Amino acid sequence: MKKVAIVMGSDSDMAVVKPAALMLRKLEIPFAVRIISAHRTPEAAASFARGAAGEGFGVLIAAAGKAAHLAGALAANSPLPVIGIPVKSSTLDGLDALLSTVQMPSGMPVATVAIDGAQNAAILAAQILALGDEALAGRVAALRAEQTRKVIEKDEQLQKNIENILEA
Ligand code: RP5
Repeated sequence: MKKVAIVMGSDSDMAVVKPAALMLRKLEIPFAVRIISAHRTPEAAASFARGAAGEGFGVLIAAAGKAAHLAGALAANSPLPVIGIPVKSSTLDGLDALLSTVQMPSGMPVATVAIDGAQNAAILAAQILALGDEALAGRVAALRAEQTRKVIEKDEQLQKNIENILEA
């Protein structure tokens, strides 16, 4: 199976990135987690992206905050689909990273998830890989069924407890 790379611009992004790694593990997708900065280690970012397809990666996830150019820098150097996670790490609450990640020029796409939306980045990566992997498609479908069931259960609980909640 193709691997997913989770690349973050700084070790300070780890708490945001962790749910993506946990979701990939839950879906039994092999992954690597790396710290590579578009600004502080630009050569390493380019070289990692150039080699990623050859090393068995199928999707690249890039998490970065502030003037977040990591996703774009990887996309510029790899034909693989790149998913950007804008990280809330500054005084601008992640809006800076969101705009830096999402506003890619035509011809160089980055699929951008919500600010700190690591779990969705992993699920989107899984959906991309699942196009060519029926077993993985089954696991993604099971994940959806699980979350559907959880919402229905919560609604059932709410219907039972609504009067108590309103009286509390
Ligand atoms: C970005 O700048 C990183 O992705 C991180 O979100 C932010 C701050 O990095 P540190 O100064 O904490 O290393 O490049």
